[in-house]
Amino acid sequence: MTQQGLWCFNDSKSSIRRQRPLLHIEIGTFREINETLGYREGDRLLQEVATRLRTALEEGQTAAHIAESSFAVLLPKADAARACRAAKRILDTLAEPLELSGLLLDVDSSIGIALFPGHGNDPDALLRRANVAHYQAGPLNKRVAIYAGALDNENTQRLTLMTDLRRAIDCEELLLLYQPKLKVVSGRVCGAEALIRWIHPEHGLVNPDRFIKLAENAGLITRVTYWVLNAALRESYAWHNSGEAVPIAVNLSSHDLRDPNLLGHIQESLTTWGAQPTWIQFELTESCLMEDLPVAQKVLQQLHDLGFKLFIDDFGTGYSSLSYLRRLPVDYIKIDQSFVTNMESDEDSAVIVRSTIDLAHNLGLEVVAEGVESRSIMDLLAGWGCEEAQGYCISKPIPGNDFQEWKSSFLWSV
Ligand code: G
Ligand code: G
Ligand code: MN
Repeated sequence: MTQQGLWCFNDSKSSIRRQRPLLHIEIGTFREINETLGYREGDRLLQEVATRLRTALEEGQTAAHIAESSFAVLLPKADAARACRAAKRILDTLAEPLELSGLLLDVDSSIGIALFPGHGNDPDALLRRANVAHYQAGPLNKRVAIYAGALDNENTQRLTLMTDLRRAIDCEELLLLYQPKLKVVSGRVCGAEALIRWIHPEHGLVNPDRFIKLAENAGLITRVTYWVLNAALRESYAWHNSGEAVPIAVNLSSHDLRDPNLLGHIQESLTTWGAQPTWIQFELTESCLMEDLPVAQKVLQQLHDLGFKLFIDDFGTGYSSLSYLRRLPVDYIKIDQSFVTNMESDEDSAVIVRSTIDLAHNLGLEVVAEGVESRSIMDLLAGWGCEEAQGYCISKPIPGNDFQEWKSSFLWSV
């Protein structure tokens, strides 16, 4: 099954009757098996998929292995509906459980379809679009999607980024910056928030606002979060070796709360780095907690019982149902930067910041103000009893390598 000879679109006239679908088949289980059971079992999975594909193929259909976890199938003349039916048949054949290392495993896959010539005239364009389409099919859901031809530029860019993100995680294109947090009263550096950045080989710096949602939609957020956790622990390990370390706060997404392996993975990572739960803290946004309160309650309780400090992030922007706060074992509230940044010019913001501090204290919680951009805001916060602050007037997010040096030269007069 080689790529060569696969793509013989020898007709240039486009008509429905000559339409040929190209299927991108993504084997979602592949990476997991490679990472947990080893490459040999990963290879066996691919061989089994190839065998199943061969039996599923009908006359005139050609298959190829195009990338580690992806296959392509070129169908003979067919319209979109027939292509979808063929794709579903293939998914059914692939879905049979498979025995590897004595375990019976589900083979999750999804299929994206691009149609020649409407979605592309050459093999590269078709392969790219079928690939983009499989992300639209949803992660690991045994589903099929046809390339949405008339995407606007913005959507095309987003989907291309999604495709690139999978590679980024493996190719060390991600990095963490660390933004210091300060004790308002003493001016002591008391922690740092890990903030992810993506250095894209073509687009340069991509901010998390642009790719965290994408990662969630593409089913990649678990791998991003695991990457962040490992990178933060590696940094903390270096800090512990070179001097006085402060805790690093890692942001979790709502998808992470539904990850059944989260707790186990966190514990394993601590063991790997010889780390204590005091090395790492977790931030969860208010809206992420409200998405599924019972699940959030359970996971937060487990994290709390393990000894991690927990923060409610972006407080004030979510649902602000106060009764839920009492039911969550959190330690800190982080007041959203939109209120803090404006609190000198906007009376409402000031009232919100001040009453959130009081509310938190009445509930036995401490407060971090984010987005502190000036000394005068810092002084107001000190007067209102806010415990910690984070923002540009202390420091922008900085690379881990520079953190210790920054910390030892940083002076804050109180
Ligand atoms: O650093 P910046 O202001 O660009 O961050 C924008 C948003 O992205 C913030 O809300 C922040 O919480 C989120 N973010 C930054 N790093 C991570 C991360 O590692 N994981 C998740 N889930 N969100 C992050
Ligand atoms: O939502 P979360 O708290 O995780 O996001 C923190 C983000 O806020 C960081 O990505 C950082 O870039 C940004 N940030 C940090 N300090 C300031 C600040 O003083 N002003 C503004 N406008 N943004 C800030
Ligand atoms: Mn945060």
